[in-house]
Formats: sequence, structure tokens, C-alpha cells
Amino acid sequence: MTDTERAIRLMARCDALAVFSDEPGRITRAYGTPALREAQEAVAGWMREAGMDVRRDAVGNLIGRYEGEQPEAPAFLIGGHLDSVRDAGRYDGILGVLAGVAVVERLHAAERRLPFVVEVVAFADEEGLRFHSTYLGSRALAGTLDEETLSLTDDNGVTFGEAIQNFGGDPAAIESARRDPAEFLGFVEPHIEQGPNLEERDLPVGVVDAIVGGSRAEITVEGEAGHAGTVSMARRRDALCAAAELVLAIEGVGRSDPAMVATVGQFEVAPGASNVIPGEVRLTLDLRHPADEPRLRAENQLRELVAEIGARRGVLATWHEVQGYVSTRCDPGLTDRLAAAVSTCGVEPHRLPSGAGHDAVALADLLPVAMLFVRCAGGISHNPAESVDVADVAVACNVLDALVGDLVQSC
Ligand code: HGY
Ligand code: MN
Ligand code: MN
Repeated sequence: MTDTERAIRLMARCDALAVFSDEPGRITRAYGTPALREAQEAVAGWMREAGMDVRRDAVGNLIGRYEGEQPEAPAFLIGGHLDSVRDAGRYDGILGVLAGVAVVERLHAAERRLPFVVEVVAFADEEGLRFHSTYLGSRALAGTLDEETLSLTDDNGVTFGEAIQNFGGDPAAIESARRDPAEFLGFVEPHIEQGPNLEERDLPVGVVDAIVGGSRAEITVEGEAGHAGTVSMARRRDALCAAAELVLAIEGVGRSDPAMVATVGQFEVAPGASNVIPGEVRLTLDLRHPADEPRLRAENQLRELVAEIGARRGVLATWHEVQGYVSTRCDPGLTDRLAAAVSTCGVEPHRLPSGAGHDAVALADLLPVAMLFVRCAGGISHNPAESVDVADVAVACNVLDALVGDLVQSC
């Protein structure tokens, strides 16, 4: 199979997985849903065809294992995630999983065994769409899931622990999903860039040097519902107006630092009738910055703004912390190897930070991590218009082949 044929097949598989969705007419694949299960079954089939043993761990991560020459050899991990945001594109997370399968397929076709194992992982929840807390799959591998996380609830009041059970996992055996760092040589996560830098430099791939840190919070504003026709403006405790002022204040903080981004992605108004003054609003905050100190300073500034706006408007504005994760440097040694592999494939190894979060963040304390970015058109992502080019996917797979080859040389 030529490099181009391999890339074409990989893209066709992205299309095949795109039909598995929780919502008709668009791609939405949350943790523990039938759509995620169907996507896992399809990937498991491709993993088996590539000569891998396939299993699901205690939280439902799908893991393919291509044995090495020696039993009990350490493993090199390649992967991504199969879950998605709402109305997603078809490459975010998926590309990493299928690129890992493509590398193993080529080894299997050549009947090659390496001095180490290659494992391909498809994490079951990176986006946090259902439980609003990200990296649930990779945190299980890292052993950093705790009881509190298991009791997170989705919008229907189902806990993460119950969802694990319903998905065929075992919440009581979470500890068993934790992997020993000694089992691994490292982890590389191929992923679409989700930004414009590679396209601006006309590069097919890039090497990630750091992944930004982030803060996720939920803010509730409780005012007083009332009759739109009989309550004077002076007597209102309008939750929506207070929340709207807060949204613009969040935007202002985001704009205050060119490296900062601040997003309100969800905004729910209750009771939600045109002739009722809104009594309650729930909104989400996603705050990111390459450096932790400015992000935490901005977070404190916003906490104070929530309190100030609430007091001034006579509403109860409450900050609920969901998750904070520090900015993460990719492993210098493995990243240098990845950059060398990019050079081997005839591409300038441009290094760049990731504004998006990735499972590599959750694994960085467990094992050396590196990330390979693939150019995506217009940098568009978390959007059905997400797209990549076959030739760039071919380059990415070749870079992974070269990285694996380099690791073989160093064994
Ligand atoms: O939100 C992110 O950066 C990633 O897509 N989970
Ligand atoms: Mn994403
Ligand atoms: Mn992703």
C-alpha cells in the first residue's frame, strides 16, 4: 500500500466513524453513549486486522496492543480520542487513533516485530462534553481519577461512576486502569492543529512544544422570576441581565492580554418564556493562557467580578470550579526525536504551542509525551467544516513511521 493509499484509507475511516453520532445530522459523540460504543467497535475491528490484541480498560478506553519481539517489552503509545464536542468535525481526536492504527498496519503487513510493543489508545472521554470535566479517559491511565470525579453528574443526574458501569466498565476497578510508567517508552499524540499556524507557514505538520493551561468553571446567577408586564425595571432582580454583564466582563478580561482566551460556551436561561423575567442563568467559563500565573490572576479577577455584579444587582452569583490544569511542556527528548522524524520526511520541523488541550496534558506526569500537529484548513475545528488534506495525513503517518524507526535504532 502506498503512502497516499494509506492516507486515503485513513480519511475514509474518519468518514466511516462520522456516522456514529448521538444526534442525527451532525457529529456528537459523548462518553458512554451507543454512538461511542459503535465507533469503538469499528476501530477495534481495524486494530484486530492490524494484528493487535484489543481490550477496553475499566473506564472504557479502547487499547490495541501490537506485541514486540520480546514478551513484556516496554510499549510506545500512540493515540487520540473518539469522543467529540457537540456538532463536531470528523478529525479532532480521531486522527490520532487512526494514525496509530495505520503505523501498526504497515508493520503487520511487513510481518515486522519491534524491540518494543506499540499500543494504540482511543480515549473514551477527552472533551468533557457529558460531565464538563476533560481528560476523563487519559486521567484513568494516569491514575488521577478520584472519587469526586466519579460523582460528577451529567445533565440527567447520572454520575460518571454510573455511566462507567452502564458503558461496561467498572467504577470500583478504576485503579486497574492506571498504568505503570515503567511500561512505556513514551506517548505521541498526532492531532489536527485546530489553529492557523501551519497553514500560514504552508507546512503539512508541526511539532508541539507546550500545551496551554486552562480553567473551567460554571457560574450560576439566581435572581427572581417575575411577570414581564407588572414588575417595574427598578424592582427587578433579572438574572439574565446580570449574567449578560458578566459575559461582557469575561470577554473584557480575555481581551486584556493578547495571549489570553476566555469563552462562555454554554448559557442557559430559566424558566425561558418571553413574558417571564429570567430567574436563573447557568453559564460556563473556559479560560486559557500559555502561562499559569496570568491565567490564575485573571481567574481571581473574574471571581471578584462575579461577586461584585451579584451584590450590585441583588442576585446570587455563584462560581463553581469545574477543573484547572496547568500548562504542560512536551518532553524535550521525545519532542526532539519527533522533530528529527519530521526532518527525515523532508519537512522543516516547526515548533509551536497548542492553544487546545489534549490528552497529552493528563499523561505528561506519567510518561514522556510529544505531539504532532497536522495542518487543518483555516485552522477550523470544533466545527463540522473541520478538514485535512490527504497529502498532509500521508506525511503525518510517514513521520510516525520515522519516529518508530528512530526508537528502534535507539533500543
Ligand atoms: O477544549 C479543548 O481544548 C480540547 O478540545 N478538549
Ligand atoms: Mn477538541
Ligand atoms: Mn482533541
